[in-house]
This record gives sequence, structure tokens and C-alpha cells, in this order.
Amino acid sequence: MGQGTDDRSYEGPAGGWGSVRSLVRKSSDEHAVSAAVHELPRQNKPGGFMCVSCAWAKPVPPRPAEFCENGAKATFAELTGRRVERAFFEKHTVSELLGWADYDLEHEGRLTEPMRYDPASDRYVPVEWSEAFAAIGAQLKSLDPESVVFYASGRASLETSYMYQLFARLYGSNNLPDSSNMCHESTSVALPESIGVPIGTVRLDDFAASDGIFFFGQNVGTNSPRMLHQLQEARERGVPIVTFNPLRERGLEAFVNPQSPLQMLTNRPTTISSQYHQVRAGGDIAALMGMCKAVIAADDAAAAGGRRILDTAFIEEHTHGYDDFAAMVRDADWAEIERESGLARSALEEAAATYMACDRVIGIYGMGLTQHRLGVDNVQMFVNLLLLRGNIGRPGAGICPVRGHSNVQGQRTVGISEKPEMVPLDKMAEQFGFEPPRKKGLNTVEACEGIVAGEVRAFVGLGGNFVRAIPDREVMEQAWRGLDLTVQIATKLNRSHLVVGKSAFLLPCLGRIERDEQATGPQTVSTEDSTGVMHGSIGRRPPASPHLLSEPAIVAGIAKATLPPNPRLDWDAWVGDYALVRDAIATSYPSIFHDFNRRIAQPEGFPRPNAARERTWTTKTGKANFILPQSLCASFDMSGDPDVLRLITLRSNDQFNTTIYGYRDRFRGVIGTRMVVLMNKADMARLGLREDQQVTMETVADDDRVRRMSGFAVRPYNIPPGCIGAYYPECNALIPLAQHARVSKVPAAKSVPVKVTATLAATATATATATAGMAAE
Ligand SMILES: Nc1nc2c(c(=O)[nH]1)N[C@H]1C(S)=C(S)[C@@H](COP(=O)(O)OP(=O)(O)OC[C@H]3O[C@@H](n4cnc5c(=O)[nH]c(N)nc54)[C@H](O)[C@@H]3O)O[C@H]1N2
Ligand SMILES: Nc1nc2c(c(=O)[nH]1)N[C@H]1C(S)=C(S)[C@@H](COP(=O)(O)OP(=O)(O)OC[C@H]3O[C@@H](n4cnc5c(=O)[nH]c(N)nc54)[C@H](O)[C@@H]3O)O[C@H]1N2
Ligand SMILES: [Mo]
Repeated sequence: MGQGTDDRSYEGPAGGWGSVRSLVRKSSDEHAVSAAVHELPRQNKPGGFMCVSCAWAKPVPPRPAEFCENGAKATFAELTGRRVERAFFEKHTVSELLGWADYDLEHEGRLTEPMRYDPASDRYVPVEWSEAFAAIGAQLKSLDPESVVFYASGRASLETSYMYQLFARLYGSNNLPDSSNMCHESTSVALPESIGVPIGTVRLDDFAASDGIFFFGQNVGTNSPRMLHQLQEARERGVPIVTFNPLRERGLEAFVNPQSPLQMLTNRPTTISSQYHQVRAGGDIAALMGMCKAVIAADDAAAAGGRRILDTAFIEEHTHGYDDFAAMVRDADWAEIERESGLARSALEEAAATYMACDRVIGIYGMGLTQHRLGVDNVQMFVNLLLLRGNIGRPGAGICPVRGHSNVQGQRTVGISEKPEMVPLDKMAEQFGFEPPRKKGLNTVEACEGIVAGEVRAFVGLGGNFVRAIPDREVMEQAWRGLDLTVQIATKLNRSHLVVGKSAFLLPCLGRIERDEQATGPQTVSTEDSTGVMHGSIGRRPPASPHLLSEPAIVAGIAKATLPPNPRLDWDAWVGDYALVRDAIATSYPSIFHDFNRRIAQPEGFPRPNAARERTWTTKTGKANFILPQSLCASFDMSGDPDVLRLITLRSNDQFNTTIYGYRDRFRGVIGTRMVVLMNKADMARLGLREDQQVTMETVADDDRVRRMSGFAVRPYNIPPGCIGAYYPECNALIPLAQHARVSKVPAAKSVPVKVTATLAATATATATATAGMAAE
């Protein structure tokens, strides 16, 4: 296969030998290799641990190896033999570490003991756990609870997450943003309005019953590779898979199953996408509008002959707003649809024809829909298409948002939300005898605004790399230093730990793959997957350091030091036995978590109820709603100026969010660097740029701030004209905080309006030396 010496022309399929080889290369860390030999067979299996990478569903029974290349990389990364000890911080000041690249920071390995920042020496210095808790508690007590933000990245377990939100609320704050605010919040806003549930309606067994799959803006081969098995099975049954993505992503094109000896021997890949439409970034509403237009036109024609294409019985009985929607669709202008989507009418009619030929369609999507100005409208438009033919609430059909972090959906389920109406506050009030705050809390964008305005005074992070993941990095880092207190609960060192408040603590915790030994013995935790199924997870590896505490123990430690004693809540008992936390969750959320401890022990876990799956619509109208999009253009770039390009910030196959595993995006042929701009050849010619030329990107925004970055090399790429791609998080300084999705406030990371120019020689040399790691001007 095509992985020759020139990595730039990588033409091989996802999976297969390439992925096995990439794993072996990953394994230079002997400790991680020997640990992983024992652990990988337990990954995503009953009695094992749930992968710390993506949230894709776990089949029952599992495959012999229920992990993928990237899941294995995540396991390696957690089980690394490398350690960050106190000597490391003695050697390096925090200012020095700020010059390090993301890769280099995390590559130092696991954090080993609690540290506090010492401004006098500009170093992290060791601190006792008890001392850290007391200091944090004392400071939190002195602050207005509404000025404190409690962030969660989507990895912590249901048990930790429940304790964390309860702590914040007992303290007096609903400021509980999580990574979902940068991710699928557009889903959490869109789906309740459309179909009455905040999550997808598809379960794993729907894949076997489906006869058509539509994929919008999700890069399965990199970000949820285990789903390739379901897709491959579908393709082998002849099920069409229709993909909409500006980039031709390798994993959406072809897949060799490493678990199929025949495929591995013959190297004969399965073609994943039967149709591939390279939609323009931000052009999905237009593309979906075109498809709906073709479907409604076909129905009009068929109706004349007494036949229907629409599921009229479903529309009649189960939906609201069809007539207004149909009027808008009939009115839509093909020329505008073609211009906004970047796709020909014939291509959209072809996609629509496939849609109409299928009886049970699954609609899958990811960040390509959610991270836009009209991210919510994107999702609702996708649902509109599905509703036309009754593709919600039927076996083999439904809407399938692919969640990111391994428990991001679950964190929302157990109360990590800034929206009080999403949380059973009355129930918790009764359970724990307190008056929970009722005022809406801050989401991610609002927390950033509060930090800039000086209204937010303290930040507690349960995992993640907030400063690096948010937009407007330079503004935010500066504002961050004005915070009175920053507390980071983490496994590995990252940039957010180096941008410190006046008082700062770095609290290292156990990872999910490690044994969590408490008063009553080894503990189990639980997570919710993308399809709403809960699974138990048991870590078995010896902890990375004897000084680590579990996440529940750290949350409880801070809570006890901050809150007055509560006769109805024994934090120590909870830390001693997580089953008691699950009992409390079951009391707060009986319909989802009744009998939690018994059901989580079942090999198959248990699904949460999903009304839309049963065609019960808990929306305001009591029906599934057709919702009209605000515009055909989902992007902030509405200028029509050909010099404004839409920047898509991308994940590589060699990273998990801000955790960079390496510099090998072999699917896209970008090796040895991440500082590239992927550009259409026509745009290169028009802008007078040649391959590997150094360029500067500057954001187009309606404020006075200059957002400019250099240090990127141009790479010709198969991407629609007017769109360019570059990696996240390197480009986050270019994204204006104010450019976020309406209502959901998800930063619009998938079509940042930028101008690209050749970097002047003098600037190029200066940036190359000054910014080995960060490359921002
Ligand atoms: N290995 C690995 N796995 C991961 C992660 C990781 O970083 N690494 N991250 C995890 C997390 S938190 C998340 S949220 C998910 C993210 O997984 P995805 O949802 O796949 O997110 P991205 O890779 O950011 O982008 C998805 C795709 O959207 C396409 N796209 C960009 N703009 C548009 C557009 O306007 N329209 C359409 N139709 N497509 C567009 C891009 O080309 C890209 O292929 O993955 C999770 N899993
Ligand atoms: N430009 C741009 N920006 C984006 C995106 C994009 O596509 N483009 N995507 C957005 C999305 S979808 C997301 S989800 C966010 C991600 O934002 P975050 O979730 O905040 O970031 P991560 O990179 O996932 O966090 C990595 C850190 O988590 C810590 N960690 C790892 N495991 C554990 C654990 O078990 N416990 C604890 N306590 N800590 C742990 C480690 O210290 C590691 O350094 O970024 C968003 N930002
Ligand atoms: Mo995410």
C-alpha cells in the first residue's frame, strides 16, 4: 500500500498495518509497553476499564480487542513510565516552561505530588495535601461564590462529577462550564428544541438495522475509530454511506480492519464512503437545504401519481412546523444553495436520491456541525432532513452526535451544567438539606468574559487544559494572571498549569486505568458513552506515584475545607466507598439511575431512558419540531470577499485534544511538524504562494484587536477553494472569543475568517527562533 518513503503522499486506508506500525513506534516507552500488554485486553470490556480516549459505544459482547490505535495511544500516554517529580520543578521555572511546546510538557510524564506556585522563585514547590486543601478552602471561603468557576473536562467519572457539582452548589455557585461548552453544546441546545432530548437517539444495534448512513463533519478514523467496525459491517451489507466534509479524510474513505486476518493479509480495504461531498466550511445548512428541496420536489412529483416520498403519517402525527419549513425549502434558491454549500445541485440531488432510497437512515455528526456561528441551526437542519422521512424513533434510524471525551455526556447527566433547569435542584435540596443557587451559571465563553472583566476571581479545573483549549489565547493568558486563585486537578503537565493566578495549586490525581484503593477496598467508577449507555470501569495498574489521590478524594478534600459540616453528607464515607455516591446519584436521578449499583455490575451496563427513541416528544409543542435555520451560511465569514478564507481548526491522528502524542498525522501526510496550513492549489496560485512557503494568518473580526500568527508552512491539499485547515490548539490565538455559536456559545472553531499572506523574510526568522513551541506573534 501507498505508505512509501514520501509520507506526504500517504494513500493507505485507516486501520490496517499503518495503525499497527504507528502503535509500535509509539512504544519506545518500555514501562508503558509492559503495562499495556496487560491492560489493552481489558479496554472497553466488562470487568475492565473504559477507554480514556473517545466516548464511542462499547459492544456486548466485545470484540477480542475492543480498542483502536488512538485508544491504545491514550492508554500508553496514561501508563507512561516517565514522571514529573519535585526535582523537575526545582530545575525549571514556570516562565521557562511557558516556552515549551505542548508535546514537550506532557511528554515529561505523570505528575507525582501536590504542588503550589511560589511567586518568589517562580517555581512550583511541594505542598502537603492537607495544607493545600486548607489553603484552597480558606481562599474559597473568602470569595463570593459567584466569582468562582468550576470547570470540568469531560473525563472524570460519574461519581467524581456528581460530587464536584454538588460541592459547587453547596458552596453557592452554578458556574459549572465543561468541555462540552466548546464541543457538543450546540447539540444540547438543538436537540431538546427539535426532539425533546439532549442526546442522540441511536444505539449500537441500530447500525445493524440501518440501510443508509449520512455523515456530517465527523472524522471517524481519527476521533472515534472503533465506529469503523460498525461502518465496515454496514458497507459489507451494501449500505450507502454519504459523507459531507470539506477535507477528504482518510478514515472516511477506506478502512482495513486490523482484526480481520483476511483483510490484513490481502490489504484489501473496505471503502467507507460511497459518496463524498466536499462541502465548504460552514456550508452544511445550504447542503441540507438542497437535499430537503430535492426530497420535497420529488414528493410533490410523486404525490401527483398518488405515491409519497415523505413519511406523511409521521409528519402528521408526530411533528410540528412542517408547512412553514416546506415553504422555506420551496422558496430556497438553488443558485444560493450552490454558492453557500460549494456543491453542485446535481451532487445534492444525488445525495437526496440516496436518502430517499433508504428506509432507515442514521445521521452522524461532530464538530464540523457544532463549532460554527450557526452550529445549533446546523444540527436542527440535519434533524429536519431526518424528520421528513420519519427517521427518528425507529429501529435502524436516528440522530447520532458523536461525543468527544469519554464521559462528557455523563458529566452533564449527573449535574455538571451551568443551566439550573437541567439539574434536579429541588431533589438535591431535599437530599442534602440546603438551598441550591438558582441563578444561571457561567458557561465557558461567559467564564472567559468574566475573567477578562475581572469579575471571576478563582478557577478550579477538574482535568483539561482550559487556557489552551479556549479562543483568544493571548488575551486570556494575560487576564488569567489577575485571578486570585487557580486550582488544577490533573494527571499530566500542560500549559494551563503554567498560566497561574496569584495563588496556584497543581493537584495530581489517579488516572482511570489505575487501581483506586479506598477504605472499603478497590473502587469501581462509571461513565456514559455516546449512545447513552452507562458502564462500570475498574482500574488495576499500580498508581503512578504513592502520593496521588483519586479525583473523588481531591474533590472531597477541597469540599471539606470549604464547606461547613453537613449532617446529611459524609464526604469521607463517600470517598471510602463510591457505591454510596452511586446511591446518592440514584436518589437525585431515579429515572436514569435507579438500582445503580446492581445495574452497573451487569456486563452490558444499562441505557438511560430516551423519550425520542420511543417517539414521545418532551418539547414545548409535544411534537418533534421542524425548525427554520436563520440563514444558509453557518460561518462568521459573510463578506463574499475572496481574500477571506475560512480556517478549519483540525485534530490530527496523533493527538487527543491538547495532548499531542507526536508529530505524525499520517492520514494527512503531515509529518514532523504541526505548523502547516492546508490550502487548495487554486488559492495558492491566486495568493501567489508556493509549497512550504512561510505564511502569516490574520483574523478578520469586527473588533480592534489584531490576531496574527506566523510560522506556518503552506501545504497544497484537497480542500475546497476558500477553505484552509490548520491544527488545534496551535491556532487558538486566532479565534475571537466573540465568534461563537448563537445560543450554545460554542466557539466557532471550524470557520474562522482569516487572511493569509507570505511572511516577510525578517519576520520569519524572528518568529522561528522566538517561538519554537508556541509560534504566536
Ligand atoms: N484520537 C482522538 N480522538 C478524539 C479526540 C482527539 O483529539 N483525538 N478528541 C475528542 C473530542 S473532545 C471530540 S469533541 C471529538 C471530535 O471529533 P470530530 O467531531 O471528528 O472533530 P474534529 O476532528 O475537530 O473535526 C471533525 C471534522 O469536521 C470537518 N469539518 C470542518 N468544518 C466542517 C464544516 O463546515 N462542515 C462539515 N460537514 N465538516 C466540517 C473536518 O474536516 C473534520 O474532518 O473527538 C474525540 N476523540
Ligand atoms: N480551535 C479549536 N479549539 C478547540 C476545539 C477545536 O476543535 N478547535 N475543540 C474543543 C473541544 S471539542 C474540546 S472537548 C476542548 C478540550 O478541552 P479540555 O478538555 O480542557 O482539554 P484536554 O486537552 O482534553 O485536556 C488534557 C489534560 O487533561 C488532563 N487529564 C488527562 N486525564 C485526566 C484525568 O483522568 N483526570 C484529570 N483530572 N485530568 C486528566 C491532563 O493533565 C491533560 O493535560 O477543546 C476545545 N477547543
Ligand atoms: Mo470535545
